Amino acid sequence: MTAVPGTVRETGGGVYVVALDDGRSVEASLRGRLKQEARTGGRVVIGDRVLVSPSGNAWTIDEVEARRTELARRGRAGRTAKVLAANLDRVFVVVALREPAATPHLVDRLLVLVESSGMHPTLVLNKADLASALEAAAALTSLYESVGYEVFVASAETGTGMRALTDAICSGSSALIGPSGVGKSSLLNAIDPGLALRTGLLSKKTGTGRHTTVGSRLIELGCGGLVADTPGFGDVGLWSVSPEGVADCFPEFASLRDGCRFRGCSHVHEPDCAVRAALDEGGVPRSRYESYLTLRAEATETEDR
Ligand SMILES: Nc1nc2c(ncn2[C@@H]2O[C@H](COP(=O)(O)OP(=O)(O)OP(=O)(O)O)[C@@H](O)[C@H]2O)c(=O)[nH]1
Ligand SMILES: [Mg+2]
Ligand SMILES: [Zn+2]
Repeated sequence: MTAVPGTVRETGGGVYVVALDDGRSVEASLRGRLKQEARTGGRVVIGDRVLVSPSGNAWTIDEVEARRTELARRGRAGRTAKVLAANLDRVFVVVALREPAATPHLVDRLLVLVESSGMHPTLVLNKADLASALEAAAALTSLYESVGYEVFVASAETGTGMRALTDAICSGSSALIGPSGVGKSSLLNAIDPGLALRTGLLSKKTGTGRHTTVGSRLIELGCGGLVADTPGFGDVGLWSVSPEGVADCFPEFASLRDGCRFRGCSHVHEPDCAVRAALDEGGVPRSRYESYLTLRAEATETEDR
């Protein structure tokens, strides 16, 4: 029989759940050659387009198509990037306005993680129902809209703002990423109550989540979209991004850097730097520039190691 195309929906323990284009869902394992590649880092991940064929009463993945996009969590120094999902149309960076309250620096880290994968994320500020969340929402919304991000303010609890998020998530394939306990699974349950995803109680002691979601899978929403509910990660460590590459992860720098006196300006200490000039004039928000300096320094340390 000829090979059948499909999309990897779930991975774990060497078993791949593949949704075939003809509507069937099968469990498959990797063919020998692909297994070899997997061991050297080229893993098969959710969202991968694959060709599978039946062998006996089992299925094997014969081939993986080239990826359109890759969402990667960069590895620690010296390690390779860990690809979380392939062929996503959209990535939503989800944080909470309260419990746990997001800081601009945390948001910047997550945005940079996605930008370094070559994707431009959308920001979701959840838990808008909590006390004084709206003031925080107003500040973060104006900050991030001013540097070119689309921002949704939502509450999985009360349904506030869920219309816009639902419209955005119900077509194509996307992923929700963000710290544990911010309400990623809750947002998906609010969009599609039939999912009944496990959600967690916040730890009383730390006020943070406890990693309720484990493993990655692409979930089909009743409204049509495919979405990856990923386990929370907040302390996004060091990436295999070069120090020079960090500036490319700040979209508001792009239009400015031609105005720097030096080509390859680091925007740290050079004279006549357009980014630093914009900072003084308020065009680049101070908190964004501070995040840039921190992340650039981390990237430099990683490179030196
Ligand atoms: N007040 C309020 N609480 C919320 C909201 N959304 C989620 N929560 C609560 O926040 C806690 C964590 O929610 P989850 O949906 O499990 O968070 P998560 O981001 O999926 O966490 P991980 O799976 O650990 O990454 C739960 O107790 C939810 O009930 C919201 O909009 N408002
Ligand atoms: Mg979850
Ligand atoms: Zn500069």
